[in-house]
Amino acid sequence: MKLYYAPAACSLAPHIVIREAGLDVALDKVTFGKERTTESGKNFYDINPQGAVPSLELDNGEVLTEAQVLLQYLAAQAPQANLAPAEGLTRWRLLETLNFIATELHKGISPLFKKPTDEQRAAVTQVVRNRFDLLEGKLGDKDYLLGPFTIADAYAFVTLNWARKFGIEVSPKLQAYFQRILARPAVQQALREEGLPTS
Ligand SMILES: N[C@@H](CCC(=O)N[C@@H](CS)C(=O)NCC(=O)O)C(=O)O
Repeated sequence: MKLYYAPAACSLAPHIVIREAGLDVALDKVTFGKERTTESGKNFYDINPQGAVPSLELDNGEVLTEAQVLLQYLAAQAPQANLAPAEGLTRWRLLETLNFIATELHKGISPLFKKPTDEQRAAVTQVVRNRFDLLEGKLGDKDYLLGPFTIADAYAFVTLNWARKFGIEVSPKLQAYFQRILARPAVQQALREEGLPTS
């Protein structure tokens, strides 16, 4: 398998899961510009016509896209790592949480990457702060969103990393949650591999 990624993009979440699960997956960095090329010299639009990371090339050449789906697919390749509860209400809580992160946080913060006006930035920040408050509610007094660490935490970590980048203030509880994930060896490894700060 091969993961197409861009440093610190949402593709960092499946990258973390690959390291948490100990999966043997190659990495290919995508450069976003007028043209989208990969480090291995491919036209990325040939891999994913949307031109978006993450994209996961399977060993049979098929390509899977959509962060939420990749996270679940990768977790299913290493059930022993227990990164995605497969049964009971917790399974549905996982899907609920992944969808919340994708649609409210990931896509909520995305406009900040597109050179917003001050007014747009303020409006986005206001909504996103509320969504982080809701995330804090989901975390409650647990260490991770569903109790033990899961793929949802890898995804939430990426959005909290963006919050830090864009100066969106989050509560002390979410800051501690971010630091807890940051300290995980698999997360440190993924950050190093993407050439990102590890603290
Ligand atoms: N629907 C896709 C969206 C992925 C996405 O937004 N990727 C961003 C990076 S975080 C990207 O590649 N943006 C470049 C672009 O869309 O032009 C998913 O959930 O995986």
